[in-house]
Amino acid sequence: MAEKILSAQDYFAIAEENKPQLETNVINEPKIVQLEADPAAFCGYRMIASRSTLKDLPKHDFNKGDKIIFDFGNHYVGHFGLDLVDHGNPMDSPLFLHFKFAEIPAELGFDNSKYEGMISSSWIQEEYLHIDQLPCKLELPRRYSFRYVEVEVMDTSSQWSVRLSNPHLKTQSAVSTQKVQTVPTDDKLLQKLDEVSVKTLRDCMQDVFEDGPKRDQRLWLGDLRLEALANNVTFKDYSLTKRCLYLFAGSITEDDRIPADVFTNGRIVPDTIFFFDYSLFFISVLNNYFHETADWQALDDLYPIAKRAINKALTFVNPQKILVAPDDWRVFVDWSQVIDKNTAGQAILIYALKQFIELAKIKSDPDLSGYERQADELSASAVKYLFDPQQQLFISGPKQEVNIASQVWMVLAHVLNDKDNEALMSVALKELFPIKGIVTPYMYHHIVQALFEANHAQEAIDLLKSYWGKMIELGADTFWEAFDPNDLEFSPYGSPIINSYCHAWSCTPTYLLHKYVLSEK
Ligand code: RAM
Repeated sequence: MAEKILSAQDYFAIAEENKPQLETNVINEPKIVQLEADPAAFCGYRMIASRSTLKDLPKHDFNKGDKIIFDFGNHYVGHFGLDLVDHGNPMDSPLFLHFKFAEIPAELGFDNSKYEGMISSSWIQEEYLHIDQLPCKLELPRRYSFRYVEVEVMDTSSQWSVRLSNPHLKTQSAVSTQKVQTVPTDDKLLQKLDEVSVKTLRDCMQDVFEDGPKRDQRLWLGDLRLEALANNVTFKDYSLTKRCLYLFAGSITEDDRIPADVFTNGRIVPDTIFFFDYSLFFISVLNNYFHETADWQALDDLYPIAKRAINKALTFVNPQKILVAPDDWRVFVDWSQVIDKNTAGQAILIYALKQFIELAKIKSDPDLSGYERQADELSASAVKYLFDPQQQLFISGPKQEVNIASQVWMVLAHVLNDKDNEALMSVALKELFPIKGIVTPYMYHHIVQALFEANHAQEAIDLLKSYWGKMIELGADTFWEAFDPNDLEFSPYGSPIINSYCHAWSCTPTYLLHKYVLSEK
């Protein structure tokens, strides 16, 4: 029987049916802290305790230029509010306030007017507000992602002061932390990595799996893939994964490319950014979702989209069975600008094709054998043209560059047998560690996973601890979008202030621990 073809609107309608009801919670009684410049601290600033207390706050008069910083003790996503009252002579002018919200202390130390990064300064979390009447119970309308809030009084008048009380925050997330089983380990650092991963994931789980609640606040396919894996071992909110799959399904272009991301703030708007690997990861997310849920209806609805995506990708394979991704559909892999990504791209194509084949078998697709043949050919060519027997490593691009991403993705695609994968990562450990040129937890996730898959569990745990552990050492409450241990202030956008410090694709230690460490016990 012919399967029903769904339109974009049909896919979006099913996505809407799976829209989460957000859970909220009120956090009161932040601490009052002070910002201190400290060259040894992450990005040059840290917080120190203040002598002022919340108890004394309602009696304190604030005038032009006065500032106060509240510390909510952990990272949250939500709405900030506080009570304001005038004091002194009659209020003969409006109150003018400036708020700054920060995930890390340095965001409060930075002069926002000096920002010269590549992406919009409007992502910097701040607000200017005039208030005409006091007293007032202020609830700020915009959602922010933060631990610290600075309130600065831009002006009252010489006649009166403002007094503040009841600073609070109404958090929001699609899920509640109480539902999560923590990883059973006595290792304190692993416990902490798990806890911070879960917090990171939770704060990114909003109306969709957002990439970062501070910035971009949207659904990216590469991020979704890792969030969905971490969700499987924590919140198990499968309807959110389903919603996101349908959003991407409805966003596929007429020429069969799935956009790298979708805006869902109000209207559903597919972005015009395309990454070759992200489009393929639709297959990966679907495969994973189906294995978790056995949701046949979703598989029936989404398989045709997966098939269009793989067929499109395979049109960029040359007669030698090597992927040549077009310039306008590049392979992302990492924000690194220094590594060649051609070989990693070939491996990701094989990786996704193998996952598609699993789905094709389940669907009894008559075209199955053709896909199996192509997977064999792509793998054989990878070994023939891209593996350098002399170095015992994969090479990439016109300069035959050796980099970690190529080895890792070839391991994850299981192009070699298990014994050869182990040998490959042994050489990689010798030649390519400590890692250079990789700048995101997204790619570090794949490195750790490849070590586990290639029977190097101890080295995998060491890397997990040193990389994510370093973020914790530097004060992370949630894990970050970008982190290069060799260049602590690295930003893909030219300013660490615009980086996101609660970023979905960094939330995978919990997944890696559940899958590779604890299941072995
Ligand atoms: C950034 C975001 C997002 C990522 C893309 C490639 O804009 O950090 O998480 O998927 O880059």
